[in-house]
Amino acid sequence: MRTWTAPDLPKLPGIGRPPRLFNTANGRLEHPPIANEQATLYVCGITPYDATHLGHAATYLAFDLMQRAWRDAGIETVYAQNITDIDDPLLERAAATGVDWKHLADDQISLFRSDMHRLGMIPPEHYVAVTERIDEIADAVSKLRELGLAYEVPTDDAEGSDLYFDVRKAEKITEWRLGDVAPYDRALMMQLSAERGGDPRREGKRDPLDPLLWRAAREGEPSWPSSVGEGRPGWHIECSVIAAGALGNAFTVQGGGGDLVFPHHEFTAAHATALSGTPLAHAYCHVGLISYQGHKMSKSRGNLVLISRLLEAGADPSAIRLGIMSHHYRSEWEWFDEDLQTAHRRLSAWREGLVRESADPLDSHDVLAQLRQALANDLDTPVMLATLDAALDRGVDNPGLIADAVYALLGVRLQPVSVSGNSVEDPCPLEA
Ligand code: 5CA
Ligand code: ZN
Repeated sequence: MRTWTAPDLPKLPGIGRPPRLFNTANGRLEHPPIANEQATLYVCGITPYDATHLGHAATYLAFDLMQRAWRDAGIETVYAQNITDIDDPLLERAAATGVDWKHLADDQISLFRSDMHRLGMIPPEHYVAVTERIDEIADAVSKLRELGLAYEVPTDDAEGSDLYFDVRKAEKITEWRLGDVAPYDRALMMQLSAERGGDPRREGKRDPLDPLLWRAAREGEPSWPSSVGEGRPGWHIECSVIAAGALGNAFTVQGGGGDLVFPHHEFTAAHATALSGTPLAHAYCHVGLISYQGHKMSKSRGNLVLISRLLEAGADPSAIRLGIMSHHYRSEWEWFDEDLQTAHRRLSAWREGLVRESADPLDSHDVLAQLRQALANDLDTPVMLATLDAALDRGVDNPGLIADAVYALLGVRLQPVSVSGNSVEDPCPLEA
């Protein structure tokens, strides 16, 4: 799938350190192993309806920062992201609004692309929609069946059977164990399974937690002929196949919002381990969920702050980034409408501070070192922002260096044309 134009990141003097990151799977801050100076990152992409809201943006911004940190440390990055362009919620929305599901998905993917570009996000090298990998996913389900890890659950409303993943058997014959990714007890897993796309009450399953691998074709639903019959993929297997296909196993980091820890990332890892014999990722990183009007911002509740609306109303993309980055990516926080004004005020203060004459300016290389240190400490943007508040209030001896550092490490533009030629005006239209 086509992506968007990459921001042109300036090269900074010296070198940063690879970031220490919080790994949900073991609860530790650690440096995930990086082979051959190349970090590989898979981030779960959108289900294309009601995109792009501020919660999505916060999640993708965290992984954008992670890549900026790696690159500043001299590490190449390879980034993959999926698009869940076939799934129940998308089909339900399409049916409710009388729009063809494919048109809905295409429109929303275009909007997401444009929002990501305008927010200055590093694009993925591998941007893959589920509908582009149906055969590969079906073949993976077929292999799981050969391994004895997929079983049939009869359906009332379809000719074929649905296929489910056998969690208990996987624990017996593979290296994966339930809870390898999600640090939750079984009661919480049961609750989250029901809330997040699972079907613990479905009759005929061997374990209520067993996730769907393949849904047999139903009347009126899109379906594809495949090696496991006519139907469409379940949710977790799509990411196992797309991630491993793009990056191999084991890649450096699997990421997403905190709502994906269970069941999605747990079972993505389970399927991938069963298919390849190796774990999917070295570390699992999750972004705290953002609320609005007292509740988690979600498409199902409809309490959304859309990036495209903020931009249409004149918001500076750098201010949107600052509003999000004033919180640590792992914290859960609520967005208030006035946060955008606060971020604009900070941006103006920084831009004015950069060009103001100072009697006692700070050494810009020291400021850069502090920014790098905070970024390497689990992407500590609140500390980076506080560092810049203080530095730009007092003045710096090399404004060009600070502008480049703020653009390279935080994606925030401080001056119309920086030393490396990045202009405030959108320099690169979307790729045709
Ligand atoms: N397509 C699946 C992943 S395979 C999906 O979760 N799509 S989504 O459109 O619902 O979400 C896209 C990304 O944004 C996911 O990583 C999700 O965890 C994250 N996300 C969704 N809501 C929020 C929120 N309120 N705060 C932070 N991140 C969020
Ligand atoms: Zn996913």
